[in-house]
Amino acid sequence: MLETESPELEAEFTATVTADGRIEPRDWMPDAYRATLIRQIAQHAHSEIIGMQPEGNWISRAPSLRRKAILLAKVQDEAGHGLYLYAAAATLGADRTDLTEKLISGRQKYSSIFNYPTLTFADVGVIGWLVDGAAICNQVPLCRTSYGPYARAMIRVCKEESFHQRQGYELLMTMMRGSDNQRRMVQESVDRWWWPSLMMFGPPDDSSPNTERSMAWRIKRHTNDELRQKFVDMSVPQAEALGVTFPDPELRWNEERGQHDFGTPDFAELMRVVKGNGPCNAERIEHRRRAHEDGDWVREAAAAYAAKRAARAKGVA
Ligand code: FAQ
Repeated sequence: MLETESPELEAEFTATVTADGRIEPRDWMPDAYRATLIRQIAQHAHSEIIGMQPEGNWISRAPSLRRKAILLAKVQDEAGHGLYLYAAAATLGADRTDLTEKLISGRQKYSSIFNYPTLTFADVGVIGWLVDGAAICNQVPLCRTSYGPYARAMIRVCKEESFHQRQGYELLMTMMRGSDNQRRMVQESVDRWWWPSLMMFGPPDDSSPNTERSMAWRIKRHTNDELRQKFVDMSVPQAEALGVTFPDPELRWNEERGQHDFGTPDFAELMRVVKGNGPCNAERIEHRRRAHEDGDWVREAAAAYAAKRAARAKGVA
């Protein structure tokens, strides 16, 4: 019998989700729920791994040993996040090698934001502040997502992302206390990253094919537009404290709504980037493919070592 053909199990699943309970790996779940989670968790994992590249670009050029050590630690954290997430996807039956191949062959996505170049060291600070800031806004609610392993992975990820955000903000504060050139560099970087950061939240709700069902299943706890609004409201006072502006002439406080009004991101650009035509898509995937191939011998050695240990344990060798 197909999984989806059991009304009792389906009712139990719905009752658990509706009561804000957690679905665990061995629980019954609809096929489409499993497929949605694999899609989202895999995209999330790929984003963490590809997300190491833009900042990794600056490790060898960080202006001091302290900044280099901080950046190294941050980039390493992102690798860890990717691994927790691939492990969460594995609990749903997804094979990590298969997911990696899907990423490299363009059959699975990763966040649009990592297809933009990092042109100056200020970008390291702005990525920490705005990109990690947007990631936190999106991921804190995921600590309450309905699938247990994903929700638990998010707790640690969010703690680390908060640290990343603060290090970015602290770096920018330091630059803003520096020379006119440094201040200009920060503003120029903010101007480039603001709109792509807003696009991280996805298409608007009325053209987001997955939101309604993911909200009903409590995979997503807020819609794309709700989170985008929250991010804008959170970022405006931080920009004021820093002494920078956002490149949006429509951005202003709306007393009636108790929220900021803001301009519409260029969603056509988002779709172009998501489809593989952003400034760095080809470079990011090529780098990932090369890194994966370079790691072949490590995977082979680890598999051979595991086989040897297993054989020894059985007393064969
Ligand atoms: N980029 O129907 P929706 C980070 C796709 S981690 C690329 O609204 P959904 C840490 C979407 O997947 C950043 N694709 O989809 C870090 C869907 O594809 P489909 C990643 C996008 O899933 C910081 C289609 O468009 N975070 O930054 C984007 O309900 C610094 C239709 O969209 C996560 O992955 C996009 N921006 O909502 C690392 C968080 N937007 O159906 C290093 C978890 C949409 O064709 C340095 N994910 N798409 O396969 C989510 O919360 C959701 O998946 C959304 C999209 C909100 C991203």
